[in-house]
Amino acid sequence: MNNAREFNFDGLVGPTHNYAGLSFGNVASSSNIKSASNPKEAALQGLAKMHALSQRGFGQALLPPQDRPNFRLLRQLGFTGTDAQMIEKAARASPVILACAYSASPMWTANAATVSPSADTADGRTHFTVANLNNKLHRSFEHTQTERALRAIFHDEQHFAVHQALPPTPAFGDEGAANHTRLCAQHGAAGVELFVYGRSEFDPAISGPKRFPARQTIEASQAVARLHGLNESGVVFVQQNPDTIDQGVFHNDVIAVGSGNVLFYHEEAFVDEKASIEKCRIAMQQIGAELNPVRVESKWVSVADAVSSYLFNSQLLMKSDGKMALLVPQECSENPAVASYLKNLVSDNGAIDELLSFELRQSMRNGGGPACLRLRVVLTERQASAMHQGVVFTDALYSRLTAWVERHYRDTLLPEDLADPALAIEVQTALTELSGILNLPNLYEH
Ligand code: SUG
Repeated sequence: MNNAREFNFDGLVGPTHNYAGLSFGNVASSSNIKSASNPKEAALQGLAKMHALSQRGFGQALLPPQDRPNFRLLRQLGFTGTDAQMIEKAARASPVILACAYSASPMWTANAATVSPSADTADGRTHFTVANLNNKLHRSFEHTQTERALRAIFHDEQHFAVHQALPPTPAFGDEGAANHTRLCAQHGAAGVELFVYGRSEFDPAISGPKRFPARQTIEASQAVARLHGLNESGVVFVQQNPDTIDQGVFHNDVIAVGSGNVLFYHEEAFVDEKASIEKCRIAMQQIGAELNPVRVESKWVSVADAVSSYLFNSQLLMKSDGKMALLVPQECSENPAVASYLKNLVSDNGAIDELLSFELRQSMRNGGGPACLRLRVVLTERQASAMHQGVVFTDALYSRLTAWVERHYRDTLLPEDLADPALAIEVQTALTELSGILNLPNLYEH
């Protein structure tokens, strides 16, 4: 076993955070369509979470926002002329396409990639497969810049392997770590990688949801496991319950979260709960670990309450004494059933003995809770020093970034503001400065 630490790479919220209702199947995104957002507050809420965890001694880093609007998309879709003319034409012809080109969705870095730490992989490197996110137009082009950012940060090929996104076709719909959970005894020990898929392209025996889309296929999950060189006995594939997808559970991380040997999940999360948990238990036994399932019953917290409070979209943080802290969004304390469940959870002497609550409402209103905002990367000491240091969270970086946000971000953004070409220039100025702060000079090159 190596001496390893988990880093949370949070997405720094970009200056164009807005509510465009682009994610069919994501209840919060659809309900808040066209309301005013506050990009400044969104970014500061995210930074406050990063700062608090870094102060507590947890490994914390960030992934930068992407440049917006995506002029390449606008050109590809037939808009011509100067940047300003393309924006004006798109605003007139199709505000929804312009909103896609402007989306700040890369903030939800749980969807950036699937990550397998070196303890699990055949070649002893940490593997990343960038997610293609091909279910939604506004997310389908994130992978280009995500790959560039990951290659810049994890550039040392002796330690890291970054794989490009899977083919952008429905058969390989891949949403990254949102549908992937790593279970283990210790972060640095070999683990069990649990892949949760929503449907199959080629197997008619697997039936998917009826109302909302299943974004992850089993074929994609299997491809990622192959690319990462995972040992078959350490990999578990289970199907997400299609009925919950139809109730708004668009990713597995809206209904389950795991870390260490703890799997915190809702009884309706998987197609065959008993068999799914048994598979995890057996795989854990094979690596000499014992699964600790924390099961939430529907009579305590309904699926609807789980979706509205984002109880399971929480961060399970392993503390130095081996116990877990659960970082939940503020909405959990506003839901009586969830609040009372949580009170009992931390007082019953189980694995989870501490609650941390954060105000992340700006992101939550687009369906992005604490767990969506971070990508977990377990790194050995050598790997941690081999990655690019400019993205590692420090007090100094926190002060520089809060000042940068205060200087460049608007405090109100309405859908019609996206038609203003001045916004594109503001974004470009802000991001150019950011690449200097993070010491990533080639981040926004085309
Ligand atoms: O893909 N929302 C994101 C939220 C992602 C949450 N991530 C995880 N569960 N890991 C999505 O649905 C809304 C954008 C808008 O409507 O403007 C959006 O993309």
